[in-house]
Amino acid sequence: MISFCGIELAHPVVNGSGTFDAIAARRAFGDALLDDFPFAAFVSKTVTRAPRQGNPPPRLWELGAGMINSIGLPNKGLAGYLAEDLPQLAELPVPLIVNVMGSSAEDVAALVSAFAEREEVAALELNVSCPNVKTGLLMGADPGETAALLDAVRPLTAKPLVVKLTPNCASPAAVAAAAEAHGADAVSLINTIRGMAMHPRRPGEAWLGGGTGGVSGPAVHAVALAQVREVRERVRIPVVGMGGVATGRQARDMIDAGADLVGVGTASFRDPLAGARIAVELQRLSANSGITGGTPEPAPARIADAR
Ligand code: RRO
Repeated sequence: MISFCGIELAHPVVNGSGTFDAIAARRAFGDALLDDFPFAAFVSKTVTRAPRQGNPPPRLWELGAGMINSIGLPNKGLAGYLAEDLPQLAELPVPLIVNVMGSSAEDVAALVSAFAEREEVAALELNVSCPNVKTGLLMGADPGETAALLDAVRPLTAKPLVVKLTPNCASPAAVAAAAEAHGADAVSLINTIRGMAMHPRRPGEAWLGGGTGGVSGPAVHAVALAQVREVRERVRIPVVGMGGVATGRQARDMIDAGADLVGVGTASFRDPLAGARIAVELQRLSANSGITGGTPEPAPARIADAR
């Protein structure tokens, strides 16, 4: 077992928010999913205060080395999440981390307050990649904005607060340092890198309905390693490192760059069991090198059998 912000985890591999739909997976795999859950904690898709439709299609573009998404936060809103999703996610056999996002500190505060008293929730992840309507900045692109957000929400809960950093700013490490100084318990990075795909048949037009989107997958792994290392050198709090991790070797590299936990995202789209495989590969690598780490369960066979 390893400890993350006081939460006991069986191994260091978690999912990146929004990259694994545990409720749909439970429908597809049944209770086999609960017996062999691929992650040591589950990070749920971003919840906003009000329901959102998300961006117009198309929402995905496949790259040679990953993909671009422009999903646009479709979700049921806080009330819908509490009534419909939370009871189902509470049945998962691992701690639940709820990812929340708002376009103002007041919005985020309402979300944090609502989850503060829910014992089903182990921690909150603050997605600070959202444009701030007041200044036009991304909240998480600016250390001062991030500090102000933490000042507003830190007093509202004793639960661990993980700040999900954006790579689309001058210095993610400066934002991480501000988050730590203002009470964050951990940081996670990277979120996706802003990118664009041109429409293959309409010259000059964007393919994605949202215009631009977020690049993820193998294409961003090297960028993630560099940013995780830079952040690690600036903060003492735990770091959740993610970006293009698809093998145990890449997870090991993420840890060596400075991560305490490793997030798996895009790899789960191709293989929903990627997290379990990566955890086992990582454990074998760590055992062979004498590095102590988590002790993942043996490779899950039952979900694979059910497929
Ligand atoms: O929903 C999305 O389009 C989205 C979000 Br909230 C995010 O944080 N990162 C991303 O790549 N897509």
